[in-house]
Parts: sequence; structure tokens; C-alpha cells
Amino acid sequence: MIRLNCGSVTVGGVRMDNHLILAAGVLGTTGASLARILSTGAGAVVTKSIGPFPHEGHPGPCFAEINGGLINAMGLPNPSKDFLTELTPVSGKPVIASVFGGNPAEFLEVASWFSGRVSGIELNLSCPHAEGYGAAIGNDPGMVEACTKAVKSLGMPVWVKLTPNVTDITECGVAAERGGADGIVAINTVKAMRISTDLRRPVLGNRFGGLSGPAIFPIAVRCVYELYEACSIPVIGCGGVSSAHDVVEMMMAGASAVQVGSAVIHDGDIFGSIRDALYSPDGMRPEEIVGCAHG
Ligand code: RRO
Repeated sequence: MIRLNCGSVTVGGVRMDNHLILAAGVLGTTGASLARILSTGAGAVVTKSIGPFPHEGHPGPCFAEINGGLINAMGLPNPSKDFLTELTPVSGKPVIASVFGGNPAEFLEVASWFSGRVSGIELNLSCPHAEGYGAAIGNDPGMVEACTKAVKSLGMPVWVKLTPNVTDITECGVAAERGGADGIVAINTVKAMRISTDLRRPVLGNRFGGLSGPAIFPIAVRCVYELYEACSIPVIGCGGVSSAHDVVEMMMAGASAVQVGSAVIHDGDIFGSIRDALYSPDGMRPEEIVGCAHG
């Protein structure tokens, strides 16, 4: 397998210890868990998405393990501004705050709480099951551009996490770039559903949820590939990554860095395992493989 030369890297304005990033929503709710993931080998971490008001989330069940992945409808649970105290244990570390709002003004307000306290902001314009938030507004390129522009006014690196639940993801990628984004994260979960045949009811309390895990890896690779061709800013790959091989494939599609989410649930040391398999002092320069699958 291809191995890469290790070293710190700057992607989309964010300096990281390596190319491997904890994805939003997984173990990103406390400072202690963010610090633990950094200590196991992640180059950077993204927090759970924080919004303008405290929110308990959707009624349970919120989460189910299925063939090939996980399906969740957590429902954007978050303590809002009170989350800031969680940043103390990871002060000065490569932490990206995931934020959401229902319009540009809300995005700006929430992002401003993090100004000067994190390395960058990731805009959640892609949660597939949130009325008035996430993909409900992030499927509109005009809204993607306006929210990005609002947060970019703070002068921090801004990444925009996109939904795959659209006909053409590049329209939203190009809109984020027009709004001044420093990077695009692709993808959030894929809108999905399971039904309990015993109960004759949907498995999730919210009925619909987001599919993550290995089942969505090929969708994520396709989205990264399309965005790499359509946009000039770096693409950060996300979706079903669980091995060093997946990281290399994502990079060949065009990812400058790669997020890992669901795989952490089964293996708390996944970042260390991927890092050890991926990097070698005599490995290739990462720039040699990023986007190399394009003709
Ligand atoms: O909290 C959630 O239910 C959630 C979010 Br914010 C998201 O961005 N993606 C997802 O699958 N779930």
C-alpha cells in the first residue's frame, strides 16, 4: 500500500498535526473526549455541532447499528454557548468548531462565540434530519453562499460541510467557494430509514435519519471527486473512512485531508492504527497523490 510522508500540514487555513481529523458529531461533545482523540493520533478534531439555543435533540431511539453502518437521528442535541467551557482542555490544539444556525445571522452569532478560541469553523449546512437547519437550508446554493460569507467576516478559516442529498453537490461547493470558504467537507450522512418488522414501525424515533459508515464510502468518494473538479479550494473527505487504504483512496479522489467518524465507535484507537499504517519517513509526498485519479 502507498505510504505517505508524515508531518504537520495546513489545509483550508487550519494547521494540523497530520491529515486525519475527527469528524463532527462523534465523541466531540466534551473537552475530555476531544483531547483523548487528539492523544490517540488525530491531526485535528471537530466538535459536535453547536447552535444558537440549547437543544435536547430528537426523541429516541436516536441511533441504530445496521448492515454496513449506522443510522442516527440525534437531532442536533447541544448545550449552545455553554459548550465553550469544554474548550479549556484543548486550548491551543487543532480544534475546529462545528456550528449551525437557521440563517446567516444565526451562523454568524454562534461562530463569533468561538472567535480566537479554535483553529477554524465548520458550517453544518448538511444534517439530513433537522427542520430549518442543516440540509434543509444547505441544499440551497444561495443560502450556502450567504451563511459562508457571514461567518467569513470574522476572519477565521471557514470550512463548509455539504450534504450528499442533492442532485448536484458541486452547485453547493461552488456557492461555498463564492462565499469565501477556505475548505469544503464532503459529506454529511445520507438520508435513510429502517423499519422494525417486529414492531411494524420505523426504528428511529424521528423515523428518518442519516446513514454513515462503510456503506456510504463510495458516495463520499464520488462527491469528493466531483468537488475536486468543480472547486479550487481544498476538499476534506468524510464518510465511511475506516482504514489507511480508504484515506489514500479519498486523497486520490481529491481530498487534501480526511475525516473519520463512525469508525471511532468500534475502535477508540482507530486514529493511531490509521496513522501507523499510513505514514512512513520514506513515504511519498501527499501532494503526489491528492487528486491523482483525475485524468
Ligand atoms: O445531530 C444529528 O442528528 C446529526 C447532525 Br447535527 C449531523 O450533521 N449529521 C447527522 O447525521 N446527525
